[in-house]
Amino acid sequence: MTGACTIILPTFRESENIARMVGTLREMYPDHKILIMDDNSDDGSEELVEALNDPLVRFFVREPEDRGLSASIFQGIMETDTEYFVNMDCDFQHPPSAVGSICSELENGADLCIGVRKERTALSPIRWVASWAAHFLAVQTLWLRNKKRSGDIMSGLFGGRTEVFKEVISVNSSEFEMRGFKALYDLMKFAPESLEVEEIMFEFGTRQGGESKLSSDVILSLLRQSEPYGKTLAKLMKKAL
Ligand SMILES: Nc1nc2c(ncn2[C@@H]2O[C@H](COP(=O)(O)OP(=O)(O)OP(=O)(O)O)[C@@H](O)[C@H]2O)c(=O)[nH]1
Ligand SMILES: [Mg+2]
Repeated sequence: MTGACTIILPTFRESENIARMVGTLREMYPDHKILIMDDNSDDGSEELVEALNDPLVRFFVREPEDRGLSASIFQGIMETDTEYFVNMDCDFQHPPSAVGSICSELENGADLCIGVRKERTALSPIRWVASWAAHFLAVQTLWLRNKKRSGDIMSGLFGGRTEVFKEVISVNSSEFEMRGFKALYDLMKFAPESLEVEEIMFEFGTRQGGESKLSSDVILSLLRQSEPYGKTLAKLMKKAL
């Protein structure tokens, strides 16, 4: 393991954002590795990244049958060879400036640092309600398991101590919701009780280009992560959809 940090960017068809995101991160963090976990985007993303010719950037093409945002994040952590990692979206909803604050918390001893969305006006009303309902169920689930909780368990912006989370993933991945969007929640469900958690606040922006990949399947998978009520609710909703 080397000292610096790896920024993991899970991507699917982000050609409208990817070169600008990598360029912005490189300018702000000259020493950080950037690991793009791409699910076979057929939109020229790989060529755009290759053209940047950046030796600290790796474009990882995933197996088509393993497609999934959470699966990409877990695999990205397993591929990381630096002491810390930070996972973020590639559509600028997560501000690149937050990476530095998360890394500082990790260097100061946190095992996990979560980016908590300050206000979620970027979410449509229905997604805002779904987000809070999912958060409420998740808090209960973590509390029942005696695990650490957070103000934003559903956040996609978080960083961690690589060794801690490699262990969590290798032991528990069969229980994870691989096709879901909420990797952090699965990691918190199976992390050690002693996990040191810190939070930073950030403004959640709007997607800059390209299209959202969120679907009703993803929302159902999120409910399934909160047993026992969530699983029942997901079954009922699937019938209604
Ligand atoms: N590897 C991989 N990345 C994905 C997949 N689906 C989405 N992503 C990436 O995950 C990040 C978040 O996806 P979004 O579609 O922006 O999801 P969201 O932010 O919840 O939805 P919006 O608010 O509508 O943007 C982006 O960087 C996407 O490119 C997937 O199946 N595989
Ligand atoms: Mg987004």
